[in-house]
Order: sequence, then structure tokens, then C-alpha cells
Amino acid sequence: MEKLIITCALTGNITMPTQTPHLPLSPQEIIDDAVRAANAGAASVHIHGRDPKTAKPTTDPAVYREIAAGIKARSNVIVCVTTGGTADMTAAQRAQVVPALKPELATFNMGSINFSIHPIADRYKEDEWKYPWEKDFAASTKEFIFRNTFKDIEQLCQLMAENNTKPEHEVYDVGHLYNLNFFIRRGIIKLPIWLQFVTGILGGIGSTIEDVMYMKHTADRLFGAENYKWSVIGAGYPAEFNLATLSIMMGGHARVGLEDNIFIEKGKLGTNAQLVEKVVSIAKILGREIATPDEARQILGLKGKDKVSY
Ligand code: KMH
Ligand code: ZN
Repeated sequence: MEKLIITCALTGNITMPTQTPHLPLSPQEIIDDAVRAANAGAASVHIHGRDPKTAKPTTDPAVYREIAAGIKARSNVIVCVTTGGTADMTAAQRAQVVPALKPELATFNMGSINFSIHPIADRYKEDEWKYPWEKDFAASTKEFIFRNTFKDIEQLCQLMAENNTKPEHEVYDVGHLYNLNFFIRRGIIKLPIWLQFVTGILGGIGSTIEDVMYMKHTADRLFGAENYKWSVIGAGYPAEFNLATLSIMMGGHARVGLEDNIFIEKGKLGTNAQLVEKVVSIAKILGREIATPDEARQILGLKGKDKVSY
């Protein structure tokens, strides 16, 4: 089996600061956590930006530049930039970060879905929230449709190709594989591809073994097993570690991190580095070696960090 690529999703835009004191918020905290995650064994870090004053998710390219450049100065880790954006942004605004930074890797969401974290809004008392925006932000996702239409996808394909940024195709349900297939059959998306099976989001497929196997079988049938690399996200605990283990056994790759799950053990909050360390130890037990960033670049066919513009 090829070596295991571990991605660490450091902060995201759906984890609330109130949920865990370990969530990196400022650009400096995100940079420091990226370095720690890389030292623990992550080959790639997935980044979102947050407003340095309010900790609210932002897609201000200046914030992304500061984070990406700060990581690059201290680590060889791959930086995978989000194009997920925030609820109030158009798809074009969300994509701005690709021409701005020309990253090696960027997320590419493969279809529209409900994407909700509204149950979190009821989890805390009024005086428990750390920031004034958090409760309304979480509650508002009850009405949020994460928009990724065929036109949006087509435009992002072009931007990624122009900037030689490899898409990390985020697939939240089986239909998203068929969306991908539509673009592959028309020659707009080229094989081989890098897939991230995202499970356990409220609005998407679940995190059972059957869910992952169905996605995998469908991808094999549509694209051919030799034409793609895959990784899995099990959102929440213990799904993050259960599905990482399944993927390690099956030859896939794994993403962990505080964007997806805040617990290292049942009821015990963890840091990004601890989440990575846990996957490294599971991989060791199962005899799977860990890929360095350069090995991951080779496996994924990335252009290299000398070709980014930050
Ligand atoms: N904006 C969220 C609904 C990604 O990083 O590409 C999903 C998201 C995924 O941001
Ligand atoms: Zn993300």
C-alpha cells in the first residue's frame, strides 16, 4: 500500500470557538497549529481564515495570504486552501483565493447540499458563548444551502486549471460523484483525481462503514480504482477515528482536525496535533507508513510549493 497521507483541517468555519479552547483562531495561532500538526505527521493542512479581531470565518485573501505564507516559512507541509467560504458569499467570491494564492491544493465542493450545525445553537446558555456572533451563526445554518451549482463548478474548474491548483474534490453524498462524472465525461475535469469522502455532515451522507463502502464502490465503477486517490472525513467523534482506521486498512487516506471533530477520546477535548498523533499511532499498529509532504506531493501529482504565489 502507498504511504498514508494525513490531512489536518485546522479550524474550519463550522466549529465554534465556544466548543473548544484548542481551536486556533488568529492567523498566528493557525500557523502555529499547522506546524505542530505537520511535526506530528500531517502531510497536508487544510486552512480556513478567521477575522483576527472577531474570530468569525472570513475569506479575506489578506488573511489567507498571512496564514499560508506563515506556514510556508516554517514548514514543508502542503497547504490546502478552502474555497468553501461563508454563507454570505457568492461562489465567485469564495473562489477568489485560488488566483490570489495559486495554492498547490484547494477544496472543490462537488454539489449543493443542506449544511447545518444548528443543533449547536441550543447547546450553550446565553452567558456561555465566547463571541457574540456564534449563536446566531450556528442557528442560521438551519436555512443554509451550501451552493455549488453546475455553473459554479464549471467556473471553479477553469480557475483551478488556470492556476495549476489541484482540486481536492469534497464529496458529501453519492450524487456528488455523479456530478464529478459529468465533468469528467466532458473532459472538463481530468483524471486522475483526489477525492475527499466527507461523511457525517447534517445534510450529507452518514458515517457508517456501509456509507463509505458505497461511495468507494461507486467511485470505482465511475472512474476506475486506478484513476483516483481518496481520503475520508468522519465528522464528529468517534467517526473521525473509526473511518480513518477503515481507510488506513483499505489503502485510502485520512483527514482529521478540529474542523471536523473536537474530541481525542470520549468527552475529552483534543488539540489538532493530538488528533494527528492518534491517527499516526493507529497507522503504526496497522503497519501503514506515513507519507511526508514531499511523498504526498508525488502521490497526488502536485506542482510544488515553489510555484505558489504567497
Ligand atoms: N463552508 C462550509 C459549508 C470547504 O472547506 O471547502 C463547507 C466548507 C468546505 O467550507
Ligand atoms: Zn474546510
